[in-house]
Order: sequence, then C-alpha cells, then structure tokens
Amino acid sequence: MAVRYELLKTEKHTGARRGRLHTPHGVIETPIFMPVGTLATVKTLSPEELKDNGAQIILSNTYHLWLRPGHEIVKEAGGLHKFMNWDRPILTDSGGFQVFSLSDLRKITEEGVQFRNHLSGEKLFLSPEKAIEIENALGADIIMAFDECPPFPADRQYLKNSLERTTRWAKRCKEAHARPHDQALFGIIQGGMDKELRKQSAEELIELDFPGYAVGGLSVGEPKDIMNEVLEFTTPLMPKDKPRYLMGVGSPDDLFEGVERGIDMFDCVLPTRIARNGTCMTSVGKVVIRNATYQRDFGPLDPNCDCYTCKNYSRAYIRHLIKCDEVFGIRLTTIHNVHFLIKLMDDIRKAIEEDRFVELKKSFYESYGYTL
Ligand code: PRF
Ligand code: ZN
Repeated sequence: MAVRYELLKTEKHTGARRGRLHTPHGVIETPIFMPVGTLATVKTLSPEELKDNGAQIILSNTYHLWLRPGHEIVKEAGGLHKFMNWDRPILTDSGGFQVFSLSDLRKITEEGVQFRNHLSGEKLFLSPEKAIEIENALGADIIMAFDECPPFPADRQYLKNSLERTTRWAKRCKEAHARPHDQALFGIIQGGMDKELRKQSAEELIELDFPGYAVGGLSVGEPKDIMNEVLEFTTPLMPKDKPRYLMGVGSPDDLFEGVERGIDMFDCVLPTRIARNGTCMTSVGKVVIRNATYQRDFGPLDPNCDCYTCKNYSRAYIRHLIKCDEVFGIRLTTIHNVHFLIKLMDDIRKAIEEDRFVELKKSFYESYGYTL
C-alpha cells in the first residue's frame, strides 16, 4: 500500500480533521500545507532549508518536468527524490491544470489534450496514459489523475461533459498506473460551482476506489463565499477514511476555511511567489517590505516568528535587498513565508487536538486583519 491514511480525530465543533498519512518516504501529519517546487526546486530554497522550516512534503509538476529536463532524465537519475536530493514525500500534479493555465491553442478530445509548448511553441499531446507514464517515471509518493479544470464561469452543459470526461480519464489513469504498490493515485473531483455536478463527480470517482481524493476546479476566480459553499457541500460526500486535498489553495484564510470543512492537504505557490516581490505574511498581517515605512525599521520582519530570517535580519535590511533585486533578499522573504504557513498549520493541528480550532481562527483573523 503506497499510502495509508489514519484519521486520528475530528474536532468537536467543526469538520476539522487531525490525521496521519503514511507514505514510502515517511509520515505526514495532517492537515498539511505543501510548498510548491514546480521545476524540482522550491524556488530559491535548498532541501535542507525546507526541512529546517518544517516542510514535510512538497509538490512538483508533471507538465514542467516533462518539458524540461524530460521525465526520462529524471528516471535515469534514480527518480525525482534522488534527482533533487529530497528524501521526504513528494506529490506530483498531473499536468491537467497546467495545460489549461499555461499553454495556448489547446484542443480537448476524448483521447486527451493537444496544445503548444509554452516555451518552444512545439505541438504536444497529453493524455491520461501519458501523464501517468510521466508520473510513474518521476516516482512521487502521491500522483494525481489527469483531469480537466474548467474555467469560471462555465455553463452547466460544458461542466457536465467535462466532469464525465474527467471520470473516464480517471479510470484510464488507474488502468495505466504501473506502480500502485508504491505510488498512490488520487482522483480529482470537478463539476465547477454546480452542487449537483459536484455530487455526480464525487460519486463516479468514489466508485473507482482511489486511495485519496482531491477537490479540483476551485480558486479559479470565483468569489470566496462561493468556493467555501461548494467545498462545504463537497467534503461530506468524500470518504472519511481517505485523505482530502484542496488543490491550488493556500492563503491563510483559505487554509482555515478549508480545514474547517474537513480538508487535509493544501498546496499553493502563494507564499513563494509573493515572497519574490517582497510581500510577506506575518502574525500582524501582510507586510509589503518595499514600502517606505520600513526604511528605518530595524526590528524583525515578524516579531512573533522564530525563522532564520526573523532571528537574524531587520525589515530595513530586507527592504534594501529587495529594492536592489538582490537574490539574498528573496531567499530571506521566501524562507519566512514558507515557515509562516507551515507553522500556521502546526498551530492548526494542535488546536484541532485540543478542540479549540474556532478560537485559534478568531484570534488569527483578528491579528492578521481579516474580518470573520
Ligand atoms: N486540477 C489539477 N491541478 C490543480 C487544479 C485542478 O483543478 C487546481 C484548481 N485550483 C489547482 N491545481 N490537476
Ligand atoms: Zn520569520
């Protein structure tokens, strides 16, 4: 069994779950936030730095590694773990989403998706079988089925056809999967913002008996209250004894709202992406370090953080580095942001254990500047 999920408890007052995911590369305490390492690196950080900041699992991308350096090369290196010197768990996304967000001139057929390489313009074709072949070669602990993430908004007939095709693709992924003994293949629930279609998608995929399930097609431009409503409707339809993953979501409030509705896993480029333009998530809210306010601020980035950045450098110094486009500046902000979200999830897990999730959420929203 590639992955075994152990549900430790459900919080007394919410749907929040405390669990454990056993994988070939170790145990993951859930709920968990996964930093994104699209090209087999979490931009600017070494694996040692990721570990120092508590990362338990990272996400990487089938689509990008297929184009560069090519999955055969990663396989020849001994798989993705060895290639990038990361010995903890890895999850790979299937390319389904990236094809839709990055490439142009795509054509969806029953067979798969034809599109143009976003780098070279070359014509490429990705199918369920091809995505799984690449994911098998990369060798991540958890691999995702090849799906279609429809745009928002989309009409009902489009969503229905799309989710039904995603189910057929999921079945083909399962049949093509050559390493079920050491790689867990997760199904992805689609259906847009339509509850009936979400139910249909969940039922069809549960019938195929995957070891874990993701909620895809959310955080695609819809208002947050709609995302939370769809999520609240969808999670109760998902198996209790299997991990639940909300794809591409990871702002602090989205983590709270997702956990509250029973989500166990999250990934997002947000902390690393905004770090590179100097935006930091801190216990006192967002800090845009370029602002002149911080020119003579010799205190730490976050007074309540014990990361390497906050222990050693001032806001004024980080601001200087970022304004001068110094690489060390974006390394410092990335370290802090990754540490911040991982630490937030540590706090959330502890709060679930002690049945005080709602209290933690309230106090966090207050200090961060969110309104409940
Ligand atoms: N499908 C896949 N990856 C994804 C998504 C999806 O729907 C999303 C949607 N937020 C992010 N990443 N395969
Ligand atoms: Zn910090």
